[in-house]
Order: sequence, then structure tokens, then C-alpha cells
Amino acid sequence: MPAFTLYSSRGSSNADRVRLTLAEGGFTDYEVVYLDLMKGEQKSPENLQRNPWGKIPVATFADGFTLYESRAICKYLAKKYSFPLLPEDSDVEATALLEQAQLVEMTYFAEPASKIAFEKFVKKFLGIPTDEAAVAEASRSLATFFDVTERLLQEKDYMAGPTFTLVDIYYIPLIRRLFMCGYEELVFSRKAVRAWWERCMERPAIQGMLKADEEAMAAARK
Ligand SMILES: N[C@@H](CCC(=O)N[C@@H](CS)C(=O)NCC(=O)O)C(=O)O
Repeated sequence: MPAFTLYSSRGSSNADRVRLTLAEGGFTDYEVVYLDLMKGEQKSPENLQRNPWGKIPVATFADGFTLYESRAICKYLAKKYSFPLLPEDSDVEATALLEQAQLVEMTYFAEPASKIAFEKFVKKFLGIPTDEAAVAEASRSLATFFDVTERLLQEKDYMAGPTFTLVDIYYIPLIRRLFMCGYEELVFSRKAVRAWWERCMERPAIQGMLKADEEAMAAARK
């Protein structure tokens, strides 16, 4: 019996955050159950029981423990299975800096990035017109975010400090989604941000998972 079940949906950036964490931890003892978001399966009574907000990802464990919110799942898994993606609890300063970096990612990056992904990716897919004013505002916020990050990355190699952590993983799915929406220059026009991105993309586990996903998508299109 697998250690836990991950309720996911194909192509979900929030679920990919969890899958990347597991890939980095080299952990494969889990099963994935895909819900069809277009059919509204995330709002089924069974999924609302798992996650009252009616979303994925959700992780359920054999003992009944259930967790939703992708970043909470990532952190729990990293702690439970000792993935080397977090500072030691005894290092209170490094732990506080990780917390700070996590809040920065959620507040100043994920908010506008999700807005753009929704307007330019999800709405396009659903055939709904894009709110260009919302996109323009989110683009300005993201440019400011990457300008500040460019300065911060002069002093450190990764988002929370000198080593690769969960926070770096948190960025990857939404940055890839921004690339799909034509926003590559946000990363590639900034030297230190670009170097950080390349460091992340060179990691074998991340490379392996993303390559396998691309191959699976290409095979599904055939
Ligand atoms: N903050 C949540 C966001 C979860 C989320 O929005 N998931 C999307 C899929 S990527 C979803 O379930 N959307 C369907 C819906 O909102 O009905 C997390 O990080 O897990």
C-alpha cells in the first residue's frame, strides 16, 4: 500500500509544486488520483470532505491524516520524510528567513503570477475574454517583484539563502506557466534571476520530472 494518495489534476501548477518536492526528495511511494476539474470533480462530496474549499491538491494518508494547500503539503512531506529542503529546526535564523521567503513568494509573486495565468491561460482555454486591465496591473507588480529579486539575488544563490530549499520549488510551476503565456523576459532579461532559474533547472530531479511530463504530453497529443 502506498504511503499516501495525492489528489491532483493533469497540468495543475499547485499539484506540480508537490510533485517537484517529492521528486527532489526521491520519494516515489505514493499514488496519484486525477480529478477532472472541467467536470467539477473537485467539488464532489468526496473531495469537499477532503478539502472543504473544493480544490486540489490534497494528500490523504493511511491513518486518515488529510492535508490540503500545496505549500503546507510540501512542507509536511519534507519534514516527515526528511527531504534536505529545509533548514534544521534548531537554526532559528535560517528557519525565519525561509518563512520570510515563503511569504514573499506568496504575496508578491504568486498573487500577480496566478492572475496572469488565470487571465491568459485558463480563460483562453475556456474561451472567456481576457481582462487586459487586470493583466496590465499584474504585469507591473511582477516587474517590480523581479526587479527587487534581481537585487536580492546578488547576495545569495537561492530565494531563501545560500542553498536550494522548498521555496525555490514553490516558484517553478507558476514561472513555467508564465513562460507558456509569453512572459519569458521577466526571468531572462535579469541576469541574477536568470542564473537562479538555470541553477534550479539544472537539478537532475527537477529536470527528470519536467522532461517526463513533456514527453507524456507529447505522447497524449499524438
Ligand atoms: N492555494 C491552493 C490553491 C489550489 C488551487 O487553486 N487548485 C486549483 C488547481 S491548480 C483548483 O483546484 N482549481 C479548481 C477550482 O478552484 O474549482 C494551493 O496552493 O493548493
